[in-house]
Amino acid sequence: MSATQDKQLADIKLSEVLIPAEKVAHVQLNNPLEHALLVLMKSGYTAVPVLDSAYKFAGIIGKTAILNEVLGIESFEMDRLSEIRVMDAMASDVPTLTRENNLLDGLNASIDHPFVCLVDADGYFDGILTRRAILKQMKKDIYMNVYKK
Ligand code: 2BA
Repeated sequence: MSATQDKQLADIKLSEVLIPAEKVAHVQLNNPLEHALLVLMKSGYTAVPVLDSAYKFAGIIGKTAILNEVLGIESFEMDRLSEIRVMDAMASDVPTLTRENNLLDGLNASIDHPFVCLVDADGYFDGILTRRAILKQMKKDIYMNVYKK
C-alpha cells in the first residue's frame, strides 16, 4: 500500500497533485481573441488560464466566452476576433488556491469549476488543479477504505 493511499484527503497538499505551470496551456491578457481561440482549438481544452506579461494569474478564458463576444444578431462576426483582446472577454472573478491548500479545499472549489488555478503568495501562476486529479486521488482513497474493511 502506498504512502499516498494512507493519507486522508485533508492531508494531501495540492503541491502533490497540481499540473505545474510549464505544462499548462495559457494565453496572455493582451492577446487577441483569435490567438486564444487557436490555443483552445489546438490544445482541445474548453478553457485555459490567462496570465499577465509577468506571468501573474489574471483570469480564465473559454470558447463560450469568445464566441459570445463575436455573436451578432444573425451570425458570428469572426473579423472581430482580431480586434478584441483576451482581457475584455475573460472571467476574472474566479477562485484561486495555493499549493499549501489541501485536497478538500480543492474539492470544494472544483464543484463549480472544472479546474482551479494555483498562485503563489505574490500572485504568480503556479499551475492548475483539475477535477481529474481530484477524482484520481478520491478513487485511491475509496479503494483503500473498501480494502481495509
Ligand atoms: P476540458 O477541456 O473541458 O476537459 C474536460 C476533461 O476532458 C478533462 O478533465 C480531461 O479529463 C479530458 N481532456 C480534455 N482535453 C484533454 C487532453 N488534451 N488530453 C487529455 N484529456 C483531456 P480535467 O483533466 O479534469 O481538466 C479540467 C479542465 O482543466 C479542462 O476542461 C481544461 O479546461 C483544463 N485543463 C486541464 N489540463 C490543462 C492543461 N494542461 N492546460 C490548460 N488547461 C488544462
